[in-house]
Amino acid sequence: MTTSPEPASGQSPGPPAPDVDVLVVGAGITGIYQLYRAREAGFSVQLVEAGDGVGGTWYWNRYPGARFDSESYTYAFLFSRELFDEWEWQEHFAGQPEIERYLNHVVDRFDLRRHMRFGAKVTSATYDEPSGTWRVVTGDGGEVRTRVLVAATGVLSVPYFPDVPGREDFRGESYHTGLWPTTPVDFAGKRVAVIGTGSSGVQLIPVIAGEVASLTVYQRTANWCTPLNNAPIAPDEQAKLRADFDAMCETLNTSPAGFLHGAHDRATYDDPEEERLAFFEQMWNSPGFSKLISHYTDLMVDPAANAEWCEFLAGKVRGIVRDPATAEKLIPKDHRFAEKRPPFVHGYYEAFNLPDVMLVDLKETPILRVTPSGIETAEGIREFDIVVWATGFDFGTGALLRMGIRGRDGLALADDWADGPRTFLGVQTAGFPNLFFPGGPHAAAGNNPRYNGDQVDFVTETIVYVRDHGYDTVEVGREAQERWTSMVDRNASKSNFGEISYYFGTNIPGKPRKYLLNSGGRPKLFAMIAEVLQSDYAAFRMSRSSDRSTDRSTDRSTDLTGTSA
Ligand code: NA7
Repeated sequence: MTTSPEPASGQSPGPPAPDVDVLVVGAGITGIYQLYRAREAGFSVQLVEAGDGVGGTWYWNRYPGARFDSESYTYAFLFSRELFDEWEWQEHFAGQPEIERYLNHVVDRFDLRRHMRFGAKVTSATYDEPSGTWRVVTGDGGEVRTRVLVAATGVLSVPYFPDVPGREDFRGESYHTGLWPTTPVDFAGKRVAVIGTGSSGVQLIPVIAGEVASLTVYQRTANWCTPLNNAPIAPDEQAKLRADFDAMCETLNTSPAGFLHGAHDRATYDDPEEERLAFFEQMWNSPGFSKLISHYTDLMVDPAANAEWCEFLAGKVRGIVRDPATAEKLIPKDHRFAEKRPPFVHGYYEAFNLPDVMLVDLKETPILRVTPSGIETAEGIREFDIVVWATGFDFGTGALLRMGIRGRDGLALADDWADGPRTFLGVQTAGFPNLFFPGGPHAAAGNNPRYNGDQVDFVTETIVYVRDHGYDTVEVGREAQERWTSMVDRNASKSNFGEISYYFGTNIPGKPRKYLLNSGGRPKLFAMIAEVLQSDYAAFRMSRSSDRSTDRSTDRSTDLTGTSA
């Protein structure tokens, strides 16, 4: 898989040569790692990015309060011991500015910026069968012909604006948390509305609550928010992190969800009530996702156990929020803990004790329309200077389906996936040779960079295999894809997350209701990758340009072993 040579003079020109071996789309964590791995493997590389800087999700989501809720050092790149040693994270859960600094540091540290073009949003990507290349057009007028196209476009990268009447008519300032401007927004003394109380809204609200003249929070569904319990990383912890690097990598690489938190060894009713309450208290005070991963083993299995934890959390909310009516509205009544992706907070419930912060329950009084100066609900109109839409994303497939991708025979990815994504390992789909999408749909829930990094490693290993065996295209066979996809669909009901979670696409009107993650998690991915390698890529079809030009396809799919999923 190398760039084709120019034809010798006198020969008829062959198919157009690619400009580059590997084009990566997206300068987020996955795209940066993919660019690095492909270049280190000896490919010529380029990266195009819609934004004007590095970071992907961590570039666009720069709203006040945006921060990791996975531990910084577990979310970071782990491919270089030197990088790990030299970058000192300031907090266990870093805020967006530190994250953006880190990602820029990595890009410069490994001399990756020269391969990147910013302000270049992909508008179309068309596969050319004879040459086995992709022609990729960007909104800045650029065009790149690439052998391999890696869409590292992320799962939470297309902001969702609900279709509320009058939304465009608002004459004040209007922002989406996932599309935050690079110039700071001045909240001081402003009348502010925040619509949405998912992870983004509940991070933003406490940070601006003390600064604004008034803050009105429009909540449709209350969430089970628990404390993030962030803290600065003390010098002795910094030293320990470095001393324990190998052990940490081992734990992360073998953890089903890519976290350091270990599983608990007891179920809820193994402990008498007093000990249960003490354990709940310990969980409340524990960092981030340990409240899900290190909790009682039956938390997500036994509804009574989950309800008991929820009752404990409801008590916490009632204890923090002084106004009982507001407290009741903030306590979810329609779903169990972690049925939706649980947000982690700092000072969220406390913010509602401030005199000018108020909560509007949209289940009682839905938004009727946005007016030029405010928001109208059944209880009347409130006027605002700033409206913030913290209303989430078109998860999983949003970015991929907007890239104008057309594969073999002009097949549009948006048509092929009209009923939901079909993938193998969440990295490839049949009919689209040499297209990969690590970190896309059918990835596992958990600490994203770990799982996405596994996928990037697999993509890199695959294209190296293709090159080293003299092929130049690779495409997963339909049988393997259908087995993987039916495994994902079949196991959707085993997911902790309910259909009310955006992981099923249900937050976007008209979107097919399909589970967009792989509930088999990393163990399933690892097992399948091992099978692929063991079977010498039998599930994939590979071809050479000489075969294609003589219409004599080298079809390895006949070797399909019936890869199980
Ligand atoms: P989320 O978690 O999808 O939250 C979106 C919020 O917006 C949620 O509270 C929604 O209420 C609310 N929403 C959506 N549409 C409407 C309308 N039409 N009216 C009122 N409220 C609405 O997105 P986030 O950005 O907070 O978090 C996304 C991920 O980023 C998060 O999981 C982390 O991985 C980081 P609903 O619950 O649907 O009733």
